[in-house]
Amino acid sequence: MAKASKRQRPGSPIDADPRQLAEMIEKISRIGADPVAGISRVGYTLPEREAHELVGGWLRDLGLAVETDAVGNTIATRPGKSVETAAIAFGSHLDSVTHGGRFDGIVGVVAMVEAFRLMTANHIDTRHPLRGVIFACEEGARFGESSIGSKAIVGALNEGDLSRIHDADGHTLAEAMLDIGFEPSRLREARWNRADIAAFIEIHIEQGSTLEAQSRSVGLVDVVSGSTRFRMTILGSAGHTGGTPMQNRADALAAAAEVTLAVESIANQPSHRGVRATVGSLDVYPNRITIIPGRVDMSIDVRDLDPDRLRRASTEIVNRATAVCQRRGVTLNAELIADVSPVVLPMWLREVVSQVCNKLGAGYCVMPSGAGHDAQIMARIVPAAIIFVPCRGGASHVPEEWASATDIASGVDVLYHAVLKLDQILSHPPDRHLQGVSCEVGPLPGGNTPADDGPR
Ligand code: HGY
Ligand code: MN
Ligand code: MN
Repeated sequence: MAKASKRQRPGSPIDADPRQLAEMIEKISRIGADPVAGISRVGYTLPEREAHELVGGWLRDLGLAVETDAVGNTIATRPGKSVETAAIAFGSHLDSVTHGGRFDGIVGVVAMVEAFRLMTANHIDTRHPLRGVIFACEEGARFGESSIGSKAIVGALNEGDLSRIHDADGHTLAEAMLDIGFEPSRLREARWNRADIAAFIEIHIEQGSTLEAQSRSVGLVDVVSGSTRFRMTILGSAGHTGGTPMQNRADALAAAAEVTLAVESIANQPSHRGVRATVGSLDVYPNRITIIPGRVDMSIDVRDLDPDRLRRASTEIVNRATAVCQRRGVTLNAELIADVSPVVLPMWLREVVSQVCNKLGAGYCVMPSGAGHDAQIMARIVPAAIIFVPCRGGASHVPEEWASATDIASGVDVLYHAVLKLDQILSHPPDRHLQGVSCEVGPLPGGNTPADDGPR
């Protein structure tokens, strides 16, 4: 890997290098490139491991101790020079959705590598140990349940979950882990001790278009959306499309179509303003032109920044689906496959990062995250922050996903200086209240919840 180029003005610290970042993203993008379209580097598949090994090698080249934990998270450690034992951590994920983009997760990982490179280039020795993290299987695209690696770290998964959680083919998470050499029975070894970690920061593309619309280079996240996900199977009666009169049918696909439109109309109700609900996958069986569909498997993803609205909308969707299926004489099996609460990230940590933005002259805005992130899970055991960088048109989870290396480099500079600032202030522990870990969303002072105060 080429050395980071020195900044023009002599004497100032070296800044993140857009060329280095673009080069790393290019190399990672070759792994899991899908001949049909985009990137398919799905969790617990060999391409994900290959990407972890590639980046693990870059981190070793920077002199860090790199290990793979029991569930496939890659963890790189840079020792601190004082008795401060609690590490400052930063990173993201390398897995993608199917036919996804080249930046979701990857931006946070190359930012982590570049930040370590800047530490070396600027001869920085921090008081705290630093911990670079590449989380395994963040995307819920395969199993429905997302953030597997970070959930293992915070202790939010047990062995039973690994055998319960399965993909659309019925392959369990435990089987998928075994397929690529991870032992589900060692799950607990991946858990971190709260005392060992002082703060966690994740850089990520916004996966929305607020920054672009406001011409801001940085977003600082205050609330991360929750998500509730269902797998639904509708069982009707397959039959001959010519011989079966309309009044004698139990058409599973017609029922699924009505449920799909109900999902959309519930999310569009004013009482559910802020809810985003999607039927993302739908499999029809036997799926032949002359056979009435006897079975449909479908997945529903419900998101909101407000926990009560998320709960109400999810409940209404299941109730409506049940009523549609009863009226149509088909059977509904609805399985809750994932349920993550919205999370308010700690203001004091966001303030630290915003002071760095001001110092660097990086225009930022405080904003919610419609997408879920590993930082939302890490926030259960450690103060966490998310730094957004713009992505073109807000496009994500599509091959067209794109972020400029210059914007990513600006984000890295913020991350780098925020880590150095935390290293200082956390060494002189501020009042205990500043160490507050985030909380799951509840009413904010004044009774309203974050989403009610409208777009920022
Ligand atoms: O789906 C999400 O919210 C994220 O991209 N994992
Ligand atoms: Mn992501
Ligand atoms: Mn994603």
